[in-house]
Amino acid sequence: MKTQVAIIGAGPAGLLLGHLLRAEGVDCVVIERQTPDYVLGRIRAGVLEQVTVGLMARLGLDARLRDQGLVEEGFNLADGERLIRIDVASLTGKTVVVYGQTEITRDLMEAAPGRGLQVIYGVSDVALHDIDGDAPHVTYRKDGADCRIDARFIAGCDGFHGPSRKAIPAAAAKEYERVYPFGWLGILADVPPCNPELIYANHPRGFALASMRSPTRSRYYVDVPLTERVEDWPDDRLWDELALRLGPEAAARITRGPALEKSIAPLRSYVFEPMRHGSLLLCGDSAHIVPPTGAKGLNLAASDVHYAAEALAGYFRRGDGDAIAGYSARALARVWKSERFSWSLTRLMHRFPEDGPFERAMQVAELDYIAGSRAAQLSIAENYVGLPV
Ligand code: RFL
Ligand code: PHB
Repeated sequence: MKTQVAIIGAGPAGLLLGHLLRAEGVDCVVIERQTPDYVLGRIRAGVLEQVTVGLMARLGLDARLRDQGLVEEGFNLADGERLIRIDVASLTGKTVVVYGQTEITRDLMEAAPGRGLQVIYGVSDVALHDIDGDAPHVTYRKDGADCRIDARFIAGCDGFHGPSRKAIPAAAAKEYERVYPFGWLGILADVPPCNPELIYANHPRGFALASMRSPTRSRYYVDVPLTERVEDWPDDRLWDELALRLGPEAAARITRGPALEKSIAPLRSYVFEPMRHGSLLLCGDSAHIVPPTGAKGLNLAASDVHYAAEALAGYFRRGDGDAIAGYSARALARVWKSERFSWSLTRLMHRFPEDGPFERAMQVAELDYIAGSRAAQLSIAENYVGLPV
């Protein structure tokens, strides 16, 4: 098979890129290791920045998002008894939207056939070839047959564990990594949220987050040591822990219910440079990971894809190679700022095992500063709604 751009991975990055390229008249094919149901079963992001909402609107695929998304004008930082509200809307004039990654992925998936976007699910043994030259190709197996896609470019949208990043020679790359000493244990339940706005809590017992997917579906997290297993956390234990960490006021409004999903996600900060090598462009989690504090991961994937689609469309429409050459630097400039925000909010809101009284005093002082300073609140708010692309 021959195409202009071979896209590896049909998560949000791969599907968004595919749709944006099709809208620009660029030929592309997406290949995905999993089945559609498996992809939709992964419970991940919940908070969308303007950049992500804007791309869905530009594609005309935002009908459900506008109908069902919950517009959030602020969020809260809780420290013991105190709740610090960050009034994002009045500080920045912008809002975020609560709309699950599952739903965005479903919207993109269902619209693919009608937009001429071919997505091949259930492939295996994906390998990238000749990425140094201008005629790369991808090989894979599907239904027992060997297959090959020849393309002008390959977009690596295959997440943190995919083969794309690994195809770039180590000598041409640099990795930055911070692994955190805890994971987030998440629970999804069909119960009304305890608060209309998110609450990130730093409690002596540890971190907690109260989030949601809809007025009838809640998403909560607590941080746990990496040695813990989901089986150690029957629903009742998790609800008890959430009530303690979120504080008495929120606890009084928590509705308990059986877990629809419960899982532990490790926390990591990671950046791979450069995000382009020859004819391969990396987008989303294949090039970088942020800890989920601040809800940046999916939104960064969307901004990468915005830059990549612009560069690829420029190449195929005008033969302009400059934007391709500049893709990595442009994307990384935004990636590093989101890495900084996610890392600093993680640092502020979690109790690290190695921390002593001084580090804790620094957290208290920073939260005090934020509580009393419009400038500090504005800085958090502008990062939370998303820096400009
Ligand atoms: P994905 O979603 O991992 O998709 C990659 C796709 O590539 C496929 N793949 C392959 N396909 C073919 N061949 C191979 N060899 C392949 N290997 C892999 C995979 O099956 C998959 O379908 O990466 P993408 O598209 O870059 O999207 C990134 C986001 O998924 C991720 O950043 C977010 O989920 C992060 N995240 C959050 N981001 C936000 O913006 N807001 C949030 O509120 C938020 N909350 C979260 C999160 C991530 C979490 N976890 C579990 C890590 C909460 C959690 C708990
Ligand atoms: C979520 O709803 O899953 C969520 C919300 C905010 C975050 C991370 C995850 O920072």
